[in-house]
Amino acid sequence: MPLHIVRNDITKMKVDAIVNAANPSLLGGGGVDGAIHAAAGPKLLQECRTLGGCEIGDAKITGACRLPCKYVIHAVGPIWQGGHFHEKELLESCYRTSLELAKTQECESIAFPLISSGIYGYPKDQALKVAMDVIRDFLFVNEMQVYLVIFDKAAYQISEKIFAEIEEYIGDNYVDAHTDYRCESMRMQMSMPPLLRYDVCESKCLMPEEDLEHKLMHIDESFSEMLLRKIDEKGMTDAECYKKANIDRKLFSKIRSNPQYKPSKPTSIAFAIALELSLEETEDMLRKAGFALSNSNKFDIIIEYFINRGNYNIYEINEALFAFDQSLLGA
Ligand code: AR6
Repeated sequence: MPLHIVRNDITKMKVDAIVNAANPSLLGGGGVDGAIHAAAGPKLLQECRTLGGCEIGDAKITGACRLPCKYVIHAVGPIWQGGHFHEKELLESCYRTSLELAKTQECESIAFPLISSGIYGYPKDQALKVAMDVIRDFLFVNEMQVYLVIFDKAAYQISEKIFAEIEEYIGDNYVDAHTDYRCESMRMQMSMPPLLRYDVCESKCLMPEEDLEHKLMHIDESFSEMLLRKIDEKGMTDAECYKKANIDRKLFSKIRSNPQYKPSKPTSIAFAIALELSLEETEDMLRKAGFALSNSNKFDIIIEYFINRGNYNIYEINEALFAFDQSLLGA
């Protein structure tokens, strides 16, 4: 998955480059800057002294000393002053410059903290949106594993309005797991591929042998076949589809070359989102991979919420899934 949102301490990330939220002196400070210098050891400061500082919105690169990565990219974010002093453009520039620097050093992976969202006071939901937008644009034309590292739950906020709306939607749609046995068993059957359903039916539902033989001769198209058909129907290229699905090229190639490939549920849904399928088509595609959407599951309800609103932005969906502690879409 090209963009991962993870909860971690950035100094522990085993990636090619980590990004530091620095200040123009590049001589260390508090927050993530302090943590990076403490973990890297005094040689990092020595190297930083040779750089001659850094403009706001810009970034400079050093080695990583004792850290488990190869490089530290020191980016200087803007101080939040109400949003009227080009803070957004400057923050965008931090991410863009850092990504370009990493690309120049042929980094295959990079981890960012939410720059400016701590001591510099940039509102966290807006800082997150800036990060996601710039990273998404970069990944449309470049291959890199990008991690957005969220230090702790409190440091992470999607827009309060969206959070409240999704919470309400979950409240309205969430059904208790203790449903009536018969209904549950019916629901389970409906969520299974048709050929498996008869296993759990009562004996009178069993198909005659010749019927089974006939069915086996006329198996439906597989997940992979449906995916490729839909890509063609939508007039997309393969790359447009897997990038929009936040899936990496290697996994897509596996699915493409194996008609019987069984993807995970988040991967299946990621493709449905990239293809902007309706809820019905999404269910159809999921069934082909052996899955279903159900109202007993927060993950499924959040997916349903976004599809029903015609919002197919996988990054926004992942922000919401992350906020509700659910698995993210993509590989
Ligand atoms: N790993 C990942 N994220 C972290 C970590 C960590 N170890 N520690 C903090 N964060 P901040 P800024 C998160 O304040 O707002 C320094 O003094 C934190 O929760 O580190 O850009 C510099 O020298 C927040 O979401 O950076 C500058 O003077 C995010 O990292 C000034 O602070 C950024 O918070 C820069 O302020």
